[in-house]
Amino acid sequence: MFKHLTAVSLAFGLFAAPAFAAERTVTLAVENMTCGSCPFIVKESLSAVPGVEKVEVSFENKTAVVTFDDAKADVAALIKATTDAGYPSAPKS
Ligand SMILES: [Cu+2]
Repeated sequence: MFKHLTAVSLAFGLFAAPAFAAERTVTLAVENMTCGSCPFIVKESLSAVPGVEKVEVSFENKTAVVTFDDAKADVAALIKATTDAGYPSAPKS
């Protein structure tokens, strides 16, 4: 499953960005990360969202910093991805 998700996210990375796409970065506060494996699951779930370009998950801070193309993805899709994987999240201001 992990290999599969990685392949999907790599494939998306190969596509050229559309003309009017803007890159956005959001920090999500992520719940339920209780062990060292959790950040990897959160990262894979976010990486699988079309338009996501970069994900940095911090186990210590319980955050995920996500860079995405806002023509393809939005914050709601990012939240849904982590929530579906068992880690509810919310934008951190
Ligand atoms: Cu865990």
